[in-house]
Amino acid sequence: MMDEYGIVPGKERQINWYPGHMAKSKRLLQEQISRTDAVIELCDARIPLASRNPDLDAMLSGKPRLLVLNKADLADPEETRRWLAFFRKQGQKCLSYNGIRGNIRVILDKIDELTREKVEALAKRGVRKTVRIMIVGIPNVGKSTFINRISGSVMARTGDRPGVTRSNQWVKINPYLELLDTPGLLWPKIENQSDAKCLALIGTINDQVIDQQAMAIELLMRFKTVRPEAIETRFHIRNMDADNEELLTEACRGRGWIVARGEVDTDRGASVILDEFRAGKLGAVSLQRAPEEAEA
Ligand SMILES: Nc1nc2c(ncn2[C@@H]2O[C@H](COP(=O)(O)OP(=O)(O)O)[C@@H](O)[C@H]2O)c(=O)[nH]1
Ligand SMILES: [Mg+2]
Repeated sequence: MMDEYGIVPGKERQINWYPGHMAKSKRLLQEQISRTDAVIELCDARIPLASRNPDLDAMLSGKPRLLVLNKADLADPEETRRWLAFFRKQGQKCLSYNGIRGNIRVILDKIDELTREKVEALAKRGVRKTVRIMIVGIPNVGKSTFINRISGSVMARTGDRPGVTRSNQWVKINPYLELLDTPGLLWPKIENQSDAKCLALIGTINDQVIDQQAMAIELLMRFKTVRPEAIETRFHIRNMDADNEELLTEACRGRGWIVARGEVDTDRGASVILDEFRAGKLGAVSLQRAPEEAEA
């Protein structure tokens, strides 16, 4: 039995994350790809692999591509360096970026690099080419913000909830450069629940379809391992030996999220804990570690 979100009730809740409009988004993207010279793929620097759509390779039919580890301000810089080394070793062009404050020149130079061959070939025939770049990535990764940053205006709509951008729109940066904002694209079949959890933690999946308390507990337990002092101070946790539900209870008590008769308000607590993490208030933390061989 499933509920309306396709969630199967049980011990291990499966996250259904492929809303109906995704199939349409995929079609729109495929329609536009032939008019595109290169692709900039945004992933989330906190979970670089878990936030990359495995279907993209097949859909982008070999277009030149740049991978941007976006929201780098929210990730551990050391871990981000390791991720960049990992992707470069695989021959992928990549850089880390802050879509809100990042240096625009860096991106424009990369776009030149990606499209130089085509542009120069046409220039020889006396044609000044208009370069078209498609911006792709999962919902909420910062695609519209990125385009706004490059264009210096607020033409692409942004939002702090997934699913704000629903249809394709080309944004003119200058007479010879256009960027295409695309709706966030997920993939139908989730390979592992750990990736799904990462995506839920950073807020890719609408909070209505996830179990917020389970996610808050997941987050607290991860922090307990990698950055215990961050949750200890932020939530005034007194007993850091506590685990799981108890740890959530500790955090709620510490911050005074209490309902009647001294009972902790774990609903409210879970929601605030997730919000504060997503807003970077627990510090710059990566949730996914680069594979070890990248260090060598
Ligand atoms: N901290 C941080 N927040 C960002 C960055 N880029 C985008 N955001 C925020 O992420 C949210 C989603 O951005 P949006 O551009 O709408 O994502 P889209 O769904 O991929 O188009 C917004 O609240 C942005 O302000 C970034 O580099 N760093
Ligand atoms: Mg958008």
